Amino acid sequence: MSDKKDTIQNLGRRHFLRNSAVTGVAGAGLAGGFGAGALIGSRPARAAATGDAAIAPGELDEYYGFWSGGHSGEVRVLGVPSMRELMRIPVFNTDSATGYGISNESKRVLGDSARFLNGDSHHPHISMTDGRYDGKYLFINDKANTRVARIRLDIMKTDRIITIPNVQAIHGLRLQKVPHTKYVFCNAELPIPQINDGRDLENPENYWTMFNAVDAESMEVAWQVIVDGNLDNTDADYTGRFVAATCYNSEKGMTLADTMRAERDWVVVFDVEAIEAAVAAGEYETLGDAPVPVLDGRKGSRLTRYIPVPKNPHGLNTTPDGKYFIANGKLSPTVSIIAIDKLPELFDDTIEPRDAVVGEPELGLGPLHTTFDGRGNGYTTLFIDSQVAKWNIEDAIRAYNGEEVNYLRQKLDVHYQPGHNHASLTESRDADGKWLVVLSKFSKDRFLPVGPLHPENDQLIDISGEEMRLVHDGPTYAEPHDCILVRADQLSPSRVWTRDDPYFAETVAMAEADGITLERDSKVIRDGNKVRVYMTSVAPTFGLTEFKVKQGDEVTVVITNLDQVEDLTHGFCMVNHGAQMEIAPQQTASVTFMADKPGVHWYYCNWFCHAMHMEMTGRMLVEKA
Ligand code: CUK
Ligand code: CUA
Ligand code: CA
Repeated sequence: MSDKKDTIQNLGRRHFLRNSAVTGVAGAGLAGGFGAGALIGSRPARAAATGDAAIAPGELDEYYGFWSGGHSGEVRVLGVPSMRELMRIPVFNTDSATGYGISNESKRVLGDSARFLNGDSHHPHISMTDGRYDGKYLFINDKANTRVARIRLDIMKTDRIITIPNVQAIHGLRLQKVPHTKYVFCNAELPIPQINDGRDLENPENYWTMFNAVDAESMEVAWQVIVDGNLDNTDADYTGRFVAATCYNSEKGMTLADTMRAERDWVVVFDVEAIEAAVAAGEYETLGDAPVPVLDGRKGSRLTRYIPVPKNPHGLNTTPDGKYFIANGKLSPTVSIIAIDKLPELFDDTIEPRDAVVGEPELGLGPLHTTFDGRGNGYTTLFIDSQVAKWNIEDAIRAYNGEEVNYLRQKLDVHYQPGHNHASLTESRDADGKWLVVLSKFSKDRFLPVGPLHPENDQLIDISGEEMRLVHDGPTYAEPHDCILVRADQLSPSRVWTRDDPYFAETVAMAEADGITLERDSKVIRDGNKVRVYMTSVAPTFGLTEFKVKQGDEVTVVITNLDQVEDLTHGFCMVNHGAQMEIAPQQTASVTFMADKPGVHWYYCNWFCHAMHMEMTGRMLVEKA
């Protein structure tokens, strides 16, 4: 393909995409907003140099990246800057390899929601102490089934999932930064009747949604605050007092057109200290069966303030110096800069809500999310323009005050239609301005075609210098909404399980009640028509190579992997029974299934563990009832 043809085709495609993005997302209102000038330079930038991002075989990355898996429901762990995928952590999905959603231990994590096979994870965030990642937990939302999950970063497994009551569709999620992550703040996006039991179906004026705080340790909902409008994204400050959230549906419209009627929507700011005091004073109600304190944060409440911003804002990001909340315009080409040090006055009613806005720079079409380099610059994704705009925050504030100053530093083409972007350590005090990941929703021609469903394109950009420089394209499967980068030395994952790990403590307790020593015994315990089959595994053998049950028995197989060697994981698969699981070194795992078919049923190890791995098998003999 000639260069010229390449250019023309790309221009054509870009032009189409821009139009479809505008009509699809924004309606006709923005269609006149771009001209030929914006198309110049739209040819995909080829990586100028890839040296910086290259990690040689055998070498380790400087950062861990945790990617949300969107409607795949999982979390993926990448090394950055290599962008190599290191691991997948099933969260709101099921996973054949590890038996997540199949094994008893994972079903306990999923709780009541184990009946759901789908999820939609957007916002992964790492727990903090004094505004720095402490490497303990990662929390993530599930928009699809209104859940919040916690992943233990030592074992990189999901260890708790809760369903948030009284609301629908948990979307924006961020953590309290200081003094530490006591709360997981999460927004319910879609208003519903209160109580949602069939009343008020046709009365949207009685629909409400809530801002939620989950206790990070107990994983119980601490309190909920009813708001006007709806809630999209959120972030917390560095004082511990304020959290802000965007609302794109102040209209409480039930259709797309209705949600775009008002010229302005708002950012709602929550006063966490006031909310805690109100909870302590008993100034709340509970709704339905949920024992959660529900407070009224609608307009006029002293718990909240509503700051008008241009229509349908999306991302909400706190600058790492703790000075500003940035609300991203989406339907407006601007972002709104809210000064956090003005918020106490706003809550004292000594200033007007709009007085808290100290800048509103125009950046381009479709600003969705902003991230920071710790050197005073913001990097904002422009969905419709397919660009990232680098801009200087203090210069933008000067311009807002009437000074003639150019706050825009650079615009870089990305490929294509970026949603979130994320700079290294940007959500903490340690923002280091080295790498920027841009999560592009469309990849178009960037990879070999794989059918009508295209991968997305996660692009890695070097931001360590004056100019942003694209260094890597990485295809990903649906749909990383967001990611977080943490320095490798800020985590310390385990290399093997410890025998007293709480992840399988209930299984250990069951074995103890059966008089079993898991590290030694391979034994069958019958309890009515429930049969518990305990066995050890040492490469390449199971502790039992056969066991006998009766047709109609409920069989629980409990395996303890006695291997100490790092990386020597076994699996267990009972053929034709849908039972499969991972058993990593020193782990105990269990799975329960019905022995409903008489006959011989083989089980085998499905994790390649030894030269004789194929021979690591056994037989379940099922006697006819
Ligand atoms: S949202 Cu997807 S691009 Cu769920 Cu954070 Cu903005
Ligand atoms: Cu044990 Cu393969
Ligand atoms: Ca709106």
